Amino acid sequence: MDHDKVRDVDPAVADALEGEVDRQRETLQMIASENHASEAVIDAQGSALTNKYAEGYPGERYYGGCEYADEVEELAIERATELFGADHVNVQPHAGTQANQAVYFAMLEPGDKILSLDLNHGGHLSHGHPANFTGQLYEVEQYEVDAETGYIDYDALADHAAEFDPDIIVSGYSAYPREIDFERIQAAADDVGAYHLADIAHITGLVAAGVHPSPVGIADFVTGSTHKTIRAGRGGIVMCDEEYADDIDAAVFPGGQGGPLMHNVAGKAVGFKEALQPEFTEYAEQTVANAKALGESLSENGFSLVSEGTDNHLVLVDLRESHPDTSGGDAEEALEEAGIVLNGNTVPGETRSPFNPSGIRAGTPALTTRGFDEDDCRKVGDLIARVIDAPEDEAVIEDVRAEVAALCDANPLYE
Ligand code: DSN
Repeated sequence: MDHDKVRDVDPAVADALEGEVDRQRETLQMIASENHASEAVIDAQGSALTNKYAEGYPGERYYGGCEYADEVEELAIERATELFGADHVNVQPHAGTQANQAVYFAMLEPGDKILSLDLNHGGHLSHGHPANFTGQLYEVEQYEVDAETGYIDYDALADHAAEFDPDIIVSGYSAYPREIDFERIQAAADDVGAYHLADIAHITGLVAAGVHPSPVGIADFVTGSTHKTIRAGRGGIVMCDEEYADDIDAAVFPGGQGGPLMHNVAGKAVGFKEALQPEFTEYAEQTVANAKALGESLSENGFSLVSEGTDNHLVLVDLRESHPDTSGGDAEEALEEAGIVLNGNTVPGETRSPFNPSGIRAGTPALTTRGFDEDDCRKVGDLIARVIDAPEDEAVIEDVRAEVAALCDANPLYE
C-alpha cells in the first residue's frame, strides 16, 4: 500500500500516511471500535467519487452527472437490505452519530425525553451526554448496568421508563460486553408508548453475520456504523420500517447533512458485498471466540472483567481491584509503548475522571481481520498482563514489544 501520487505532491503527508500503514502493520490494534478495511474498500473510498455532489437520493438528485453515484448508492442500499433485512435503509449518514441525529431530528421535538444508558456504564455521547447536542436539546435520564453483575437490568429499565415516560428509549452501546435483549427493551418502550432506537454501531458486523440477535423488525429505528465490526469503511447507516422512510430520509438530507460523501458510500457498497460472503460469518464468529479467549486469559491473570466476560467483540477491564495504583490512562500509555493499542475507558461506578478512567476496553475485530485465533488472543492477554503488572519496567516493555512484533509478522496485514 504505497502513496506515490501523494508523495509526488506532498512528501510530508505521504510520510504520515505510510507511517500509519506501518503502525497498523507492526502493532496490535485493539480499540474495540476499529478494524482494518480491505484494500478494495480503501480503494473505493479513495476514488473520484470524492469529487461528486449528489444531494438527494438515487433518481432524485439536485445535480446532474449522478448516474454512477446513483449506481453505487443503489448497490449499497440493496446489499445492506440483504444483510440486515430492513424495510428501508439510508446509507448516507457520515457516521453513527449523524445516523442517530437523523432519528432524533425526525421523531423528536426539542425538549422531548430520551432514556439511554449512562456513558460510564457503556453508553455513547450521542445518546444524551451533556457535552453533546442530544444533552442540550432534549431532556435526558439514564439507566445503568446492575452494580453487581455488570448486565443491563431490564426490570429497572422498564421501571425507570414507567416513571420518566420518555419519548424514545435508546439501546445499543459502546462498551457493553454482553448480548443485548432488544425484545425486552422494545417491551419497555411499548409499555410507555416510546420509540425504540437500537444503536448497533459496535455490533453492526455481528448482527449482519447473525452472531448477535438483530433488532431489525423489533426496534423502530436501527442505526449503525460501517467501520467497526463490519469493514465497510468509515460511515453510518439508518434502518427503519417503510412508514418512517420518508421522515428518516428527509432528516438525513436536507435535515442534518448536505451532499453525501459518495466515495464513502462506495466503500460501504464494497464492504457490504464482502460481508455477504460466507467467510464473513466465520470472521464474526472468530471475533467473538477471540474476545472470549482474551477475556479468559485476562481473568486467569487476575484482572476483573465487567460482567466477568463477554458475548461480543470486546472486554471491559476494571483495574481498581487488581491494580489500584494504575489508571486506565497509565495502562493505555504503557501498552502503546509495548505495541498494544487500546483505550482507557470509564467503568460502571467510575471513581476517576473520564480523561484518566479506571478501566481499559479491548476489542478483537482488527486482530481477527489479520488472522488471530484464540491461542493468539490468549497470548495477547498474557502480554497485556505483563505490561500492566509492571508499566514502568522498560525491559518488560521491550520484551513484550518483541513478542508483539512476532505476532504481527505471523499475521501480516496489507501485504
Ligand atoms: N468512538 C467510538 C468508540 O470508540 O466506541 C464510538 O463512536
